[in-house]
Amino acid sequence: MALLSFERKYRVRGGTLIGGDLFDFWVGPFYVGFFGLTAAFFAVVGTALILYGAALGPTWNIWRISIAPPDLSYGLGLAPLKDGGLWQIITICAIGAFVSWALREVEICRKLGIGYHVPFAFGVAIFAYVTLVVIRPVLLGAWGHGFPYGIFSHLDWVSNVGYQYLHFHYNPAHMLAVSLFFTTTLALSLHGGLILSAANPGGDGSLRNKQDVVKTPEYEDTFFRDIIGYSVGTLGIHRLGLVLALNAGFWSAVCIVISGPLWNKGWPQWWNWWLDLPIWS
Ligand code: UQ2
Repeated sequence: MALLSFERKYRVRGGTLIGGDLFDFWVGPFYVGFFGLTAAFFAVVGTALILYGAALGPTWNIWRISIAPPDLSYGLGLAPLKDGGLWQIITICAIGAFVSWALREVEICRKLGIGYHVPFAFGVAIFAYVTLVVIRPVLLGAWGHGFPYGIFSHLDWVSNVGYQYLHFHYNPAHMLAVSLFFTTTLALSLHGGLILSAANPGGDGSLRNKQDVVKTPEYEDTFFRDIIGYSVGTLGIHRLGLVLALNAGFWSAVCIVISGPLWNKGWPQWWNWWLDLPIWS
């Protein structure tokens, strides 16, 4: 891909966290840096190990290939390669690749002199994954509590762990996370709809006209003031969207990490705290 003329201005030297000028270069359109190399290393090794695990069998059916964690009896120890060890190394590669990617984002932010919001947000996603395959297994005392790397197999894992707590929808943190996911889609659909409506003044016989120029943010504010008496504002909607999305991921991590380490009965029973209040006696 050709270097765009305006890119020259933004391809500044420095801002690296490690390695100085040594890795401060681009390959085509992509900034590499030290963490670009480590991300590529972990991604290639992890992918190769997944392919090796798949080759060990018993299937090449894309839906059924699965790399399982070690048996619970291995506890927090290392397992033989073909008995969960692959899962352990692949997990290290995955975390290595994700963290490298986040730090490469940080280096790009530093070069551009912009905030760290994108790598921070990605960090929350990494935290949710690490909660599933490291934090919760460590708290429960066995790597076998991690989820298997396979399409159907990870769905089975989610279903089985859900039923282990009878009815996962009674988990209060799960309720909060689900509500945040729904509210995130509501906010994004409102925002996407509003932006496209202002950018596309139509011609349908209303006060809109195909010839109209793109409308200003005052029109966006006015739409919401007219309909609900309040506009959160053009910067505000992005703050709201980020806060909603990050909390959706964060409370998802919370809802699974408390299942087992903090509460090992069914989640419906957790609500007995209400019936157990002394005010009823
Ligand atoms: C808004 C605004 C935007 C928007 C949106 C709103 C001009 C372009 C979508 C309206 C959003 C509100 C009122 C918040 C809704 C609250 C939740 C929890 C979904 O005012 O400013 O900027 O995109």
